[in-house]
Amino acid sequence: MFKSAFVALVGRPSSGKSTLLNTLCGAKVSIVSPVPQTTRNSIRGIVTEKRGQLVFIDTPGVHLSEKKMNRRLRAAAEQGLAGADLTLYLIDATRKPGAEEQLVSDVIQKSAWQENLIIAVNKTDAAPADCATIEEFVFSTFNGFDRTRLIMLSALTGSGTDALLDALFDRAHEGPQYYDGDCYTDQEIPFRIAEIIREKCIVHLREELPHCIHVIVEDAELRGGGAVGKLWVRASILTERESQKGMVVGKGGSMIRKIRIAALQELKKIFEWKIELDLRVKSAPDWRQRDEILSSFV
Ligand SMILES: Nc1nc2c(ncn2[C@@H]2O[C@H](COP(=O)(O)OP(=O)(O)OP(=O)(O)O)[C@@H](O)[C@H]2O)c(=O)[nH]1
Ligand SMILES: [Mg+2]
Repeated sequence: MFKSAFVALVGRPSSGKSTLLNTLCGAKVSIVSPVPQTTRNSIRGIVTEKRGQLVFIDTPGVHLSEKKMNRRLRAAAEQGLAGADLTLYLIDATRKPGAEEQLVSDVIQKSAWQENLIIAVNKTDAAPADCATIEEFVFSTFNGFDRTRLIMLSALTGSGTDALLDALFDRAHEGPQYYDGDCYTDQEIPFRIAEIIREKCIVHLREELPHCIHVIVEDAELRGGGAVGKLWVRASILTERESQKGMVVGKGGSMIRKIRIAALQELKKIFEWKIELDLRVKSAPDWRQRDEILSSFV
C-alpha cells in the first residue's frame, strides 16, 4: 500500500523547522539562519520512499506580534495547518516554553485534530537542551497526548529523524504520489535563488539589517551549449530605506561581494549549471507594508 500525506511543519521562530525540512529531504529546500523569522513563505519539501510520500509544508514561525507582516506570517502558518493531513509541531528544547510557545499550541489546538498531531522536540544535541521540561509542557498542554507521538530529535545531526518518519508514515493513509520520486521541492528556480541570496544577506548583515531586506530575481537565462550550461541571473536586493543601501554594498563594495560569493558557493551545491550572478541593491521604501510584495512571498 502506498501512503501519502501533507504534513504542516509548525513551531516558534528558530525552533529549527527549516533545518529539519532540509535534513529530511536530504537537500537545501528552505533557508536557515540563527535570526528568528527567516522563513517567509510556505515552502514544500518532499520525501518519497517505497512506503509512500510525505509532502512537508514549512511555515513561517508563529509568534506574538500584531505588525502587518507578522499577521501575514501567522496567517500563512494557520493556512498551512488547515490544508494538511498531519501536523508536525516542533519545539526547541533549548528554550523554556513561555507565552509564545503557548500561542503556537493554541493555534494548533484550534486547527488540528489530536490524532493528526506529532510533536517533535528538537535540538536535543545542544548542551542547554531540557527535554524533561518540554515533556511536562506537552503533557499538561495537550491532555492525554499519546507518548508514541512525541519524538526526540536533532534536526542538525539527523538523530531521531528515522523514528519521526516512521511515526508520520504510521499515521498517513493510503493515497496518491503527488510528486515525482526524484523531486524534493516544488519551488521555482528563481525563487530558490532569491532565497539563497536572502539567506546570505541575513547571515552577513545580521547585526545591521536583520529583516529589512527583500530579494527579487529580475531576470534569469540559461546561456551557452555544452554539457553544463551557464545560468545567468540578475537579482535585486531591496532595502527599506535609502540609507540602508550603503550597508548592503559595504565599503568599496566589500559586503555585496561577500554576499555574492557566499550565495554562489551555496548555489553551486544545489544546481549543476555554472552560475553568473549580477547583484544590484535598490531601496524600495516600505516594501514590508506593501501588499503586492508581501503577497509575492506569503
Ligand atoms: N544545535 C542545534 N541547532 C539547531 C537544530 N536545528 C536548528 N538549529 C539551529 O537553529 C537556528 C534556527 O534554525 P531554522 O531552521 O532557521 O529555524 P526555523 O524554525 O525555520 O526558523 P524561522 O524560519 O525563523 O521560523 C539555526 O541557527 C539552526 O542552525 C538542532 O537540531 N540542533
Ligand atoms: Mg524557517
